[in-house]
Amino acid sequence: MTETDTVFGKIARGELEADLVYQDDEIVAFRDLNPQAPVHILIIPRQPIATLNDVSVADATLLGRLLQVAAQLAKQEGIAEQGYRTVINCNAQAGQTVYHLHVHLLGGRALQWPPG
Ligand code: DGP
Repeated sequence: MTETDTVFGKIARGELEADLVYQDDEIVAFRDLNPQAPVHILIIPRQPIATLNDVSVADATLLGRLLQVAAQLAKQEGIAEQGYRTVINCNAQAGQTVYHLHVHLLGGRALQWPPG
């Protein structure tokens, strides 16, 4: 693994097993190993962007696609109508532990607001 490589990079390259629910040329989505809700899916770009701080205008389409895939998966998982939450944790104080940009898709139960 390089300094910028992470377990999510390995999952994106098929080097580490994950419960994949979606993939295309740019994006991979898989179930979280430590689910915080009945539906907890991580949507990642194949490209290893470390945090939301590292995106540029060139990534705008990719960022939009991450959310579009989240919405598509919410429908597929049957939580779109009840409601769900998408979260991007950025850096330590927000609780980011894996430094490969990812969108959490959480649903299937009532979610508290504000988050902890
Ligand atoms: P964050 O705290 O936002 O960086 O979220 C990282 C999430 O990744 C956390 O909910 C647990 C999950 N996770 C960590 N390692 C693995 C792994 O190897 N496989 C899967 N499927 N999920 C992982």
